[in-house]
Amino acid sequence: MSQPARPAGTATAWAGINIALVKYWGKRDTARNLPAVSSLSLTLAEMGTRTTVTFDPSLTADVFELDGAVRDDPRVVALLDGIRGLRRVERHARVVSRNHVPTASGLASSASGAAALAAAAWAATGGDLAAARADRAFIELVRRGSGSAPRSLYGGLVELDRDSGGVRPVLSAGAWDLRMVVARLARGPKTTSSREGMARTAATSPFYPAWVGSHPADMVEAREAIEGRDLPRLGAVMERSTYKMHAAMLGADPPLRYWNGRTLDALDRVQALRAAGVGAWATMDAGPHVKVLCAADDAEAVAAALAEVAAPGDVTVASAGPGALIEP
Ligand code: 2P0
Repeated sequence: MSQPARPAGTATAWAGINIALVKYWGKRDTARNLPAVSSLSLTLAEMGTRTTVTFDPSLTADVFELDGAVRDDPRVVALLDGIRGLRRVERHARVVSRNHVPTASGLASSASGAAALAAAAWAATGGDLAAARADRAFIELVRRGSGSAPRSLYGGLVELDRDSGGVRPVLSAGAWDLRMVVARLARGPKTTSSREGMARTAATSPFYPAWVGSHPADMVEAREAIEGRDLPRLGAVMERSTYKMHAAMLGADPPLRYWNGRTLDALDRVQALRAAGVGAWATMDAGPHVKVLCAADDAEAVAAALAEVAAPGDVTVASAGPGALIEP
């Protein structure tokens, strides 16, 4: 439950981006943004969003600044409205947000953005973030902001449950020394938003029911692989999940193809690494970039292979990171 509101103030939060190993694609309730499938992700340490929220009585409207530019973003206002409702605060807010991604990655994230905004706004009202994580209404708000955002509230491996829409930590960042090597393979914004892409896939792809129907078995297998710290098994189920998701997208009408030629070149490199005995497995989201899961010891070899495909400086080695936190 929400705590009684204390005087409004200011707070700064950090949230890392998260990459899904077992993917979320499709919704069972668009109003509440409930997913059609569960998902399992890894929160990263080196890439994320830092956001300061200040509830200011002199403001007559919310002001949102992202990476130095003032923006109109209805999702930001909706999230702030939700926090104001839960915390019984009426003031408008000044929001200053910065995406911290190494120049290499260029992967701005709606997930870390929504998680950092919600955490900072909650804390700026005097709320405790640990209490927020246990508050279903708070999780609901974050999920409406971005379906994958609740996963960034926790560190390491995290599961978002289809049925409850809730989120739970599976394995802390320090418990398994994994790496995600991120290859940025294009510039500029994606062509079709995830929201639109999911709706189109669900409405038109003949493969969508198979995607949803075969998904629970992947979750079970991923959980078992994590429990046994079995990286080849986790990598295999991760690849299967991403290929099935992209197959469902490709079957949409009109088709949704997020990959480019370099995506395939990077996938070839990952296959060659495995043939050479390096444990490396690929995943892709709603874009052409390739992210490769591997053990810490193999990260250098993986990064070198991806550097043959990506532009100089466009490969980043990321490690598992903490969940959203409030900075002093
Ligand atoms: C994921 N993606 O599990 C999947 C895989 C992209 C591909 O969640 O509409 O910003 O806000 O719920 O979470 C990206 O979409 O979409 C996403 P909404 P979201 O990471």
